[in-house]
Amino acid sequence: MATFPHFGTDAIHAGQDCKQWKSKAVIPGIFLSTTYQQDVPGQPDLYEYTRGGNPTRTVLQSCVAALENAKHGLVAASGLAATSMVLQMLSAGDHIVSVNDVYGGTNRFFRKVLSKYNIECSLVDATNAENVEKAITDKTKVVWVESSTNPTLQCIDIQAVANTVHKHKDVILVVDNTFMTPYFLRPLDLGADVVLHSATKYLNGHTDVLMGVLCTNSDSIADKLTFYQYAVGAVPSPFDCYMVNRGLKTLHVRMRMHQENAMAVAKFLETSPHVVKVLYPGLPSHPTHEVAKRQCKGYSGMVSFVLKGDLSNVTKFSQSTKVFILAESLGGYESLIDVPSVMTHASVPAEEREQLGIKDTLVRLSVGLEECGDLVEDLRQALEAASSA
Ligand code: P1T
Repeated sequence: MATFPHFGTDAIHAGQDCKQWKSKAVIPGIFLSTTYQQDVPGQPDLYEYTRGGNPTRTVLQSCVAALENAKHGLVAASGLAATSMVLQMLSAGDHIVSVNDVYGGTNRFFRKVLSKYNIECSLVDATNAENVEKAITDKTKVVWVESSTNPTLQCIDIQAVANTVHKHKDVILVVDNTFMTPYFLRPLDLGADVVLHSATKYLNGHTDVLMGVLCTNSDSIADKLTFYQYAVGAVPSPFDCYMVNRGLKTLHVRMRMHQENAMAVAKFLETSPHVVKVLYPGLPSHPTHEVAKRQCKGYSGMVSFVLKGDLSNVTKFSQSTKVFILAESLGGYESLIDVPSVMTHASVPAEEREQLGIKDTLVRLSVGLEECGDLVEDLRQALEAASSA
């Protein structure tokens, strides 16, 4: 029945009174509204404007906080937007200590963006907490590590690094937990101050959303991050929040299977005559296996290895697979191949790559959820093909 005298007004207002949205839908709604009705000017109820807060985003933030055993969870438009949100807490002249084997985009952010604001970064081998201690100066405000590094999969002893960091007043430990996920490791429980994720990866798990996550137990850090989330505005859309919230529902099931498949792939690669070295934290041959075994509930789904030959053999290998897809990123249900030296870590200076062992023949696999036998067979025939390149 027409409510207003004119068509256009009905089209805009009929049936749209926001006080009526009280369904008992089992699945959370996608609230696309960018703004919220106020009863009294300047006194918003729960929400005011979606950059500052949104019901779909709240649902997701509560869920990720629970999974990381955190008091506060915040999301950003990408993993790097989350990185940027954390580092906006710094001021000109501050200093960062970071693990040297860090995602190429994070390395580029430190070197090419923060340096413009006179914020310097020292890259150290953080598998030994003493190296972190030596690099901390009176200007250091953040120590940055990845729980399993990208791409050589070094497991950092979070408790040891946290103890070192917390000897210094006003220095915080940020752990990028993208590769391990909270299913296998909860860095806040081990003393980290902030946990970061590229939720683009395992948390979403379906390779169709870019997003970042930040979790903390500190009220004062959460206040600052909430301010930068609102004031800078690198927030994800409500639709993307809905998607990641949906992805989280199967995180535990996916991670168990990623790990099972990755272990089988790693063990197979160790037996291949075409492989020089396999890097998987779940193998006793990995340099940080003992830390991973003690600290994590599992070893996740990433496997790196060094192929015999040169870049032409790697190229042939990556073009010979039928299941694994040559593409950047990781953590989705589909198996991916990355060649870090020319893809994800191409922006890392060549001499740094050399020191870290990121050779042209280093291959990184994101082992997906396909049937294990098909994955191993795919790698077997591609390695065979690559050996004759
Ligand atoms: O791509 P984005 O959502 O902005 O996330 C950045 C990021 C942060 N931290 C880690 C450990 C990452 O691996 C990434 C993104 N990494 C890739 C795209 C990759 O293929 O390694």
